[in-house]
Amino acid sequence: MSPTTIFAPASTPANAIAGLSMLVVGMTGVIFVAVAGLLIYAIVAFRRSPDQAIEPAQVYGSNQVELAWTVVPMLIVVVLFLATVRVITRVQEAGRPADALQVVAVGHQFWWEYRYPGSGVVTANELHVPVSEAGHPAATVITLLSADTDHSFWVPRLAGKTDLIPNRVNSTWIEPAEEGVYLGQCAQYCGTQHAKMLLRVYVETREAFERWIGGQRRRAAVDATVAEGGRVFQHTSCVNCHTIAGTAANGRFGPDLTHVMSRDTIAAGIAPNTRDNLRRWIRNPDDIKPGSRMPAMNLNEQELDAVTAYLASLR
Ligand code: HEC
Ligand SMILES: [Cu+2]
Repeated sequence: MSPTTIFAPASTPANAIAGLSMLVVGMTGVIFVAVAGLLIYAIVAFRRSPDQAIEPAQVYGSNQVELAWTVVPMLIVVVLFLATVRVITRVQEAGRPADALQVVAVGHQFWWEYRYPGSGVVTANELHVPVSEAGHPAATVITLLSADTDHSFWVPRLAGKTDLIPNRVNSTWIEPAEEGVYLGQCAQYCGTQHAKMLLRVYVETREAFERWIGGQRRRAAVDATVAEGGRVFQHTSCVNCHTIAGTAANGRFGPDLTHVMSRDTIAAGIAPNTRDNLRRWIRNPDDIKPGSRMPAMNLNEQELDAVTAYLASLR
């Protein structure tokens, strides 16, 4: 099964959407079979016989038949319309749990910024949310903003697709019932590396989620053994684009690196977050993601080693 199928929903809005899709596919499937069946029957049963010289008598007008094929499709359309309206209201504002966790997602070329206003946590590309349990429902409302151009947030097993538009506030919500990592992808073409703008949503038990939030709120640990790398970072323009809480680095153009090692992947899900990949990325981001918005900084081998060691200490 594809990890991005809409037919294996694992969250409230996605369930409603999958149910509606099955209803539509079912009804249109029955119509298709009935129409195609009648057509084939007519072709076979009323085909021209070899000894037939002239056109057979034609039948014109039948109020019964005309009425049937006007009224039945109208009823079908009304049913589909009502079912769709029901799902839309459930997915939109009216269906949203009031006490949901609030997260702000900002789309950037070509990565995702996540801010948790309730706890001050800022992270990138890997969204963590609590799982919704029977006695303890937990929904997350995600406010969607864009820093540059149009993007679209789509994790098919959790919710429908919603765009992130500059100067506009959109939102979506999820209420996942199963733990796990859910995948998705930016669903609105946003530039050269649009295809490498992946979404990862980590649905965790409430305890694991609280532990994660706690870890993200801690200040960056000061590790004397990597001080050299810290200096390289502070004195290169890394600080203009990246934040490391507790240091002078407070740029917002690129991902927050305060706890970069707490993430499984770098560069929006494209590469596993290993030391080798980090070094490769800093040496030349285009190696991993051609056209990314981070320039190669032309560091020498020694500086590269030092800055990689420094980042690797940020857990
Ligand atoms: C002009 C702004 C800019 C500068 C300068 C810059 N970066 Fe970046 N950096 C970015 C952007 C944008 C991304 C996200 C790229 C993407 O995923 O498409 C990024 C991504 C990263 C990542 C991956 C983070 C993640 O979680 O995916 C690391 C690590 C990183 N930069 C380190 C550095 C270091 C070290 C320096 C200095 C030597 C530096 N950056 C300089 C803009 C910048
Ligand atoms: Cu995008």
